[in-house]
Amino acid sequence: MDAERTAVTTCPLCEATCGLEVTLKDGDRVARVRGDAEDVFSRGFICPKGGSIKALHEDPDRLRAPLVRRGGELVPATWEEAYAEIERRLPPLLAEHGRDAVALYLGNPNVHNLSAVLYGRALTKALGTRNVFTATTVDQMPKHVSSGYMFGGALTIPVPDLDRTMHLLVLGANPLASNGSLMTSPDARGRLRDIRERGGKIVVVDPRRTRTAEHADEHHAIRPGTDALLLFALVHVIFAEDLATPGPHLAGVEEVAGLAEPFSPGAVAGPTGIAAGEIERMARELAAAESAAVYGRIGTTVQEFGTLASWLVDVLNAITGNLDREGGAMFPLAAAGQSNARGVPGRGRGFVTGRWASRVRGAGEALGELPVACLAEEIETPGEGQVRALITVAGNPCLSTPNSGRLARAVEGLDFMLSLDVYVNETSRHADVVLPGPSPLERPHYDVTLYQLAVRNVANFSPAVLPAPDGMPQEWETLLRVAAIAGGQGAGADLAAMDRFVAVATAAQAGAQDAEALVAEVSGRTGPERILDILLRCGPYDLILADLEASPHGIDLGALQPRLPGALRTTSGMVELAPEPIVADVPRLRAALDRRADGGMVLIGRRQLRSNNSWMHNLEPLVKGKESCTMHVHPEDAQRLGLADGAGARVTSRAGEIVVPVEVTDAVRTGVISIPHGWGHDAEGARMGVARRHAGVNSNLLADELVLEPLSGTAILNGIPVEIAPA
Ligand SMILES: Nc1nc2c(c(=O)[nH]1)N[C@H]1C(S)=C(S)[C@@H](COP(=O)(O)OP(=O)(O)OC[C@H]3O[C@@H](n4cnc5c(=O)[nH]c(N)nc54)[C@H](O)[C@@H]3O)O[C@H]1N2
Ligand SMILES: Nc1nc2c(c(=O)[nH]1)N[C@H]1C(S)=C(S)[C@@H](COP(=O)(O)OP(=O)(O)OC[C@H]3O[C@@H](n4cnc5c(=O)[nH]c(N)nc54)[C@H](O)[C@@H]3O)O[C@H]1N2
Ligand code: SF4
Ligand SMILES: [Mo]
Repeated sequence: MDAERTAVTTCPLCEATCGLEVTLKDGDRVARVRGDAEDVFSRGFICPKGGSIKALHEDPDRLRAPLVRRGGELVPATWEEAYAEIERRLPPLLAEHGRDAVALYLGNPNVHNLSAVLYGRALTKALGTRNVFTATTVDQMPKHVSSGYMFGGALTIPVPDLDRTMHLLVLGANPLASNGSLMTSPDARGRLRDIRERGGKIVVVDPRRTRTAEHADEHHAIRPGTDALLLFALVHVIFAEDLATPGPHLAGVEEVAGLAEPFSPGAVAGPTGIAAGEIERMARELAAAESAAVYGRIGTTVQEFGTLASWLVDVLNAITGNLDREGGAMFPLAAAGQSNARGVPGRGRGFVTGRWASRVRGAGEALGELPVACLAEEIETPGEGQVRALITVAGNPCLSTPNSGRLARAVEGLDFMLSLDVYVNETSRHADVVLPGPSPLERPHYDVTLYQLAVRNVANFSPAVLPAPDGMPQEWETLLRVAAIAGGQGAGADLAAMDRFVAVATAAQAGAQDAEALVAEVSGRTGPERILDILLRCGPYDLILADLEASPHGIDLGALQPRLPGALRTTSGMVELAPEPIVADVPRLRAALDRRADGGMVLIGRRQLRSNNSWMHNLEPLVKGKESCTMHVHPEDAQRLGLADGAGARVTSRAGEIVVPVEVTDAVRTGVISIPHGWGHDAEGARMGVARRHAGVNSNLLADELVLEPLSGTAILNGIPVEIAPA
């Protein structure tokens, strides 16, 4: 008889943190994965990716053993052999050329991986390099920077109080495809539907008529890169018509009103493509709403005025009285590791960037990292401090970052490369050593980061559903081993001692009075469970890990609560509406008022429900059917440019050229083409058979690594000037 049992875990693929119910047969065979109907947050919702965890778990191309390059080929090796190879090559290089000779790149899945969230820092510290890069500078860095300046903490990011708001203004986000970002909200679609059902309104600003736009009350097809102009005009109208109702704890209200002067609806109508009368009405409705939240995501961050747009989103929340109030934009209070509650409530040291700069271009640091768009030149440019070794952890920069073609060529010149990855992808194919990790079902899970951005306060821990295969370490062990090698202790270092050291350091950072004593208190545990238990004990809810273990479907800690001024860490103890570095960037935006459309085309991206950045393309259930890596172009532009639906287009930019299939659709506005990122799986040496058959093309061959948003060092991936011709 087939014995069936079920286990629950949380999906680690996107920010929605959906509960999964995994049915197991005959011990460890996965029969099916579906939504956990009892999950306190997701209540059974999942998207197609969640169900495909089974396919990911079973994917024969997913690595189960390390690979080491021998005679030019990546061949299977034991863990001992792999560590020996790292030890043979990395420490001598660091000894000869210094710490900055190694670069580290951390990719997106780190955020969804408990091992990486809790132990990644140990590796960064052991490496001691300034050349730290992450996916953040192709993503949300502008939001960290604006939040840092305004509230004093880079993760003190207000999220829309989605379940209570009566008016949601969404710019550059498509939660119906992305399932929400910097807004952890499983079943975003249902939550949005509820806004309208309770009589509220949703307004979407996006160059494309997205699924989110289709489910909204109103859609404005803005010109890419001009959100800051639109947002400033909304601010302008709110002050000009005396509609502002700023809440308490705000500094700089008058200054913001002054800054908004030149950005009248009439002045921005041309550049944004949105009529002045529409902008006036949007502003009035936003101000008049019983409660409202303005929310911007990647369409507003990876663009020319990313930090200004991110700032203005929260300026609008503040001057309409919606910051920190029910139904507005609120600060979550997570149960563990809540960095927006660390330190003394109400006042802090403030936020700075640019404490150091990249060697070649002089691009400033933010959050301790350098713009990833600088990585290729740091590898290519000889001299003191040249990058000679690269470690990637759960990332695919050779597809994900601007001018990825240049980066792919640059990494070939490295003396050593190590990738921690579960596939041989377009990046790890260049590595000398590849170290895999367990599948999502083989590791414990808790979303330390994402619950800090959740629309409800929740906590949900899941033990591993299945044991990792024999010999496969958890990734925290791998990270510590690599740290030990880089730090000079060698692969044979005492891992238990290192683990204990990380636990004590984390306890101290989390504010434990006596970190040693607290670590002793959770004596029955080690690894991530011990640290998580410590973080919970230092947290605001009187929880310990055993409480979460007793509640496999999660614990609901309630709706978001007002947190000002306690959550602030600015030096003034106020919300800074006009921080000096941001104000200094406003003239650059003012200059954009004089730009005239010149008939040129620009490229933007789009996310697809069945895709996950550059991976998950090796899973048949997700990629089968019609090819999805296509170029969307408006019928008028298609006709003018001689492009036919289904035929190829040659797209050229300063950085490169691609040929991509055309999909003619009026869902995208004129003057704009849209190509999803993360495709281009035809690279030699990558080992993903299914993905290769659905290769698509890599849009980041067109993105320019030389132009950055100045305040955050973020790449400009939306609004890339391109030339288009039939192929
Ligand atoms: N043009 C354009 N480019 C973009 C974007 C865009 O909108 N437009 N978006 C950007 C954004 S927001 C992001 S976040 C980046 C993403 O860019 P990256 O973070 O560089 O890449 P991912 O596609 O997330 O690749 C993740 C890799 O991690 C591996 N992996 C998955 N799970 C694990 C695990 O548990 N352990 C280990 N060791 N490895 C694992 C996968 O095999 C995959 O190779 O792309 C950016 N690039
Ligand atoms: N299915 C799926 N879900 C994902 C991911 C995935 O790859 N696939 N990736 C995850 C990651 S890493 C992230 S960061 C999040 C991102 O989450 P979202 O930000 O919601 O992602 P997108 O769906 O790319 O939505 C961005 C929207 O911005 C629009 N846009 C482009 N340029 C501009 C502009 O200049 N102005 C305005 N107003 N809009 C613009 C695009 O047309 C697009 O609809 O999604 C996460 N979830
Ligand atoms: S929405 Fe995100 S978290 Fe939920 S099942 Fe899909 S990929 Fe997983
Ligand atoms: Mo992202």
